[in-house]
Amino acid sequence: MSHPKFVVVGHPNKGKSSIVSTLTLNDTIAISDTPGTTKTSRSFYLKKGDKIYYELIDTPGFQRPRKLLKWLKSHGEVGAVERPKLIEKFLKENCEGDEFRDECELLKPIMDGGAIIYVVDASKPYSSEYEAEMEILRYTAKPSLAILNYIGDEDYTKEWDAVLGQYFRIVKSFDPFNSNIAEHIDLLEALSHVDNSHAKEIKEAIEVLKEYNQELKDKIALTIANYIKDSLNYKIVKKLNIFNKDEEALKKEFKANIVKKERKLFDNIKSLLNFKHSEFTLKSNELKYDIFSEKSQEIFGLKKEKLILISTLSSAAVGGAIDFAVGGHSFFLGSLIGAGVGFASAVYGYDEISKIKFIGNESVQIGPVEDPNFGFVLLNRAITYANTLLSTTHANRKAIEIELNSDETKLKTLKNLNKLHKKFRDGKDNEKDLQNYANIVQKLLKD
Ligand SMILES: Nc1nc2c(ncn2[C@@H]2O[C@H](COP(=O)(O)OP(=O)(O)O)[C@@H](O)[C@H]2O)c(=O)[nH]1
Ligand SMILES: [Mg+2]
Repeated sequence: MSHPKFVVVGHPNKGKSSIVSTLTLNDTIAISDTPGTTKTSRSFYLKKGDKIYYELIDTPGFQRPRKLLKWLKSHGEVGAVERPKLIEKFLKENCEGDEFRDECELLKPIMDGGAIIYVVDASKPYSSEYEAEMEILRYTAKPSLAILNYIGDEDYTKEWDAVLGQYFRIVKSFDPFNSNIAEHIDLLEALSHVDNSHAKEIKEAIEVLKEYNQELKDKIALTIANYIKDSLNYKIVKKLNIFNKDEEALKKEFKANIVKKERKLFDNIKSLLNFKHSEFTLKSNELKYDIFSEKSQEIFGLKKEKLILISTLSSAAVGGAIDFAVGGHSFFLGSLIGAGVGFASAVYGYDEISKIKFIGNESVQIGPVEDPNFGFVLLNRAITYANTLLSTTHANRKAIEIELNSDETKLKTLKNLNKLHKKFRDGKDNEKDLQNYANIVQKLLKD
């Protein structure tokens, strides 16, 4: 059995390409507010491995619907059976030149067996110019569904509904910019009723999409778990002579590498979700703050009271350890060495990262960061990023603002996370710990 095909048609600039992007999880399709961006019809697929689950054909949209309709009407009254034949005749006789180029582009795949998705912008009023398009589509006698898209803020659903209901079996609202997997599946369900001959294949597509979504979340969760483990366990050990007596440089290197790990995580999440071009901006929101800044700790970390509740630490210990931001505590290591300090480990002030340890007389070590809040800061930043991408569709190409994740995590979960953070930090974790951590992260991810 062949896969289902849907031809996405309508006026130019109504969101056809956006809908194709979203439904095929593909952000490489040209979307633009310049009408005429889509010049030829092009197929996009929902695929897994080699198997195609469905095909969406993006089209340029109607240019001369009235003229085409006039051509059709000039053949007099035709019966229902004859109408599709008249469209075939039109295609045979009018597609050599440029006049009906766009109409030919969009009608051909319909006559080749595609079902119709007709897209309108329901934030603009209905006008009779659309009638010619819908009449032409009726001539094809193909199964069809209409989508109400809302590009602007106004709402003309009522008047659109009244008209579209006369031409299309099903009329659905669908927002290609802000839809989640449930809405995507809901639209596919509707399409399965429109195109009965492919109902079974569309159901398969729905199942595969659900599985894909689950697998995706599993992968993201495990990626985040690995990153947290890696960052919590991160340390730099250097021979003293290479160390160059520069504490600030060592701190800087340490911080930069943690930041790099986060950037890499974000890129990994982006590519797991198949975002190739969309830009996710960190510049204008909370994630812009340096991981080690107080601001970041305040936004993404746990409050002191919560930390005390979930850890075995006393309030005094937490009070002291909580401030891992690189603060005013700075000292020149050279002077320490000069003073003949040569011990196993030393803690200086609240500044976690300046907890530089001496290993014997030859080496120094910076990290792992021991502050119990560090893991939570990293985790919440990662979840915030992942959840924004999970709720963004592939049509949305503007620089997307990351939305702050609301923290409603239960104390019990926080306790478990805290325990695992400690194991990661101490390098005492096993495979099961990593999987447990990933399972918790999975539950914090949006559907
Ligand atoms: N805010 C918003 N903008 C949309 C939506 N759908 C389309 N657009 C914008 O409308 C313009 C035309 O979209 P496009 O998909 O290229 O339309 P097409 O010409 O019908 O393929 C682009 O600037 C899109 O960014 C939507 O649901 N919400
Ligand atoms: Mg287009």
